[in-house]
Amino acid sequence: MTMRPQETATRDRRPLDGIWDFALDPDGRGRTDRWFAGRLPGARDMAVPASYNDLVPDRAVREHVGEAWYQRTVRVPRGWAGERIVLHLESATHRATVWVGETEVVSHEGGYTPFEVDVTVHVRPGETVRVTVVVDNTLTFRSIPPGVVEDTEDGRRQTYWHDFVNYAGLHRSVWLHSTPRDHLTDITVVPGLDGTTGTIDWLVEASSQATETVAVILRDADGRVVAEDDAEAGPGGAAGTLTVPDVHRWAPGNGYLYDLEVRLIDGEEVLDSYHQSVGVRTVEVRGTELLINGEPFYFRGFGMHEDHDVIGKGHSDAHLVHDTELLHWIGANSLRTSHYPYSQDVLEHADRHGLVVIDEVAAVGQNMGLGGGIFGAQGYTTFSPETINDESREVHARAIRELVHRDKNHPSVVLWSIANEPESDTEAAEAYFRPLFALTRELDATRPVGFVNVMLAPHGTCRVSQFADVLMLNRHYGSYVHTGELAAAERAWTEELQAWATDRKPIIITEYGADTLAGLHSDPAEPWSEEYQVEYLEMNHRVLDSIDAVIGEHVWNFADFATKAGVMRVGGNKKGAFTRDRRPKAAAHALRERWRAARDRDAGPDDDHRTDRPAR
Ligand code: BDP
Repeated sequence: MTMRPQETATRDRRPLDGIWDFALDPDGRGRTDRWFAGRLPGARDMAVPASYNDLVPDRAVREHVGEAWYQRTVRVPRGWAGERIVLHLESATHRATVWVGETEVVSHEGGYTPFEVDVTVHVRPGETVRVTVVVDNTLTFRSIPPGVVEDTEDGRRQTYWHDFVNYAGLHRSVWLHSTPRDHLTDITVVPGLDGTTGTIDWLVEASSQATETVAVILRDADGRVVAEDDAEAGPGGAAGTLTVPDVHRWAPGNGYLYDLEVRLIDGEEVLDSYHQSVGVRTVEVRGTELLINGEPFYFRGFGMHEDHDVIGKGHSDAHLVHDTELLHWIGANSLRTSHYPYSQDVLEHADRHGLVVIDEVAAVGQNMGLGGGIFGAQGYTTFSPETINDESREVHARAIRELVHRDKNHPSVVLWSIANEPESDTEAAEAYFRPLFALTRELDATRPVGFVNVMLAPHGTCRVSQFADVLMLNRHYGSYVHTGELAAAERAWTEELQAWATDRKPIIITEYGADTLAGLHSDPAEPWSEEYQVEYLEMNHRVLDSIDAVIGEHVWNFADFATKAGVMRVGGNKKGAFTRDRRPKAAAHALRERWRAARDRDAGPDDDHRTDRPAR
């Protein structure tokens, strides 16, 4: 488990982003030929962070299946002598092994969560060292998401059942960082409210508990100390509760954050210090409502993707700022990290801007019933000893553990989504998911848990939704079914939703969308035209507005995104309200009208989101 690298009074960090050496390894020779022992053979330039796939106009790179090597040297800062030195990778998709010099130091499974390794004994402050990372994009029945690799006449072929390109590489920053030898290892904050008083339960763990004390200092956004506490560090860590009278709440549209400075102290000496942002807010499901700070919240926004021209799934601050501005422009208050954990920069940004997040694990495509030309070949049983089995569930459980660990302190995160559209109407699915729901609740008792239900498992057939606190439904009435027949779609959709409402749980429509080619117009509105997308959304909104238990609408998708080629995909999935380069379609303007009107209705007296700037 990791803490995100920071520069503090006791810590330092050096980003390893930039141009690395890069080589594909189509024959899988690199490990036996010890590519880590010297310069990579045939190395070419590769940018970090980025997916490697679209940076080279070559099918061999775009469609590579297997390992790909990254390498660079780094000079370890001279001033780090005596410190603990750590190599931290924010994401390596989908798994990686790392060497420092010729020493293998760490491997990690899962493409969207960070990992790190103490490399103190392998480096010397002031000197350079070679860092080599091999990433592997292979998807199997033991990975999250799943896939199958077949050897064909034309080489290795990767099949997978999710609707986005299997982008790979070092998608987020890589850091070399220093911490003191005696250091903080984990911080958990749990906010609460008692009228106008805020409480923050804090739990801090450290590398050793010898004679140490943990002190915490809470400052408001203006830097004023508003609460302090300390406790002896015992075997289970140090813990306490801070109380903040007249607390400034974190709320949707009002991303107010306190700064919690955590100090590990020995006598008079501050051994380590770390800064944790804290938003004071509560989340609770009551009846058919999801309450934030005791107030019913209605989700307006999108299922998104980390997906851009050229960089693929690479993180870019410029795109993050732009996408947030567009969310604000359109009047959205929330998003789902479909279909994998996004960069921590996205979560931190959402915290600061009062955006509400449904945080999703990369369990997408666990459904062999979906396919039929959309997502590729079928011919497998979803849950079976040979396909998705107990071992896969362990991988899934680890992915949930790493996600909850990474994101537990973000006030923006109000709901965990532990899978997208898995098979959910079989006994095997019920058995698979039961322990995963239990695990998620055990890891975090403060947030509701759900999964995203697929159209193939309508009300009355789904055996997994019984475990969910909130129902999340993806429905494409009027697009995949009743295509072009909005009246029939409206009837069928209303009928299904009325049935779900009898479960007396809150319902979020996590996907509804119609493929639309920007610039294609027709009257009367035909599928694929901008007019049809608008009418499709209007129809959906009539249905959603008619059901009280519906507490949210997330249009699929924020923007057009890259998918593998297929008869249903014209240069990718075109269900975006914006094009892939973020130009608004007619639907974006229609959504803006609906959502901004709602935002103005909802706005409280001190909500920043009345202004034309994103709230912060
Ligand atoms: C749903 C998936 C999503 C797809 C979408 C679609 O959750 O990833 O992109 O449908 O087909 O099945 O547009």
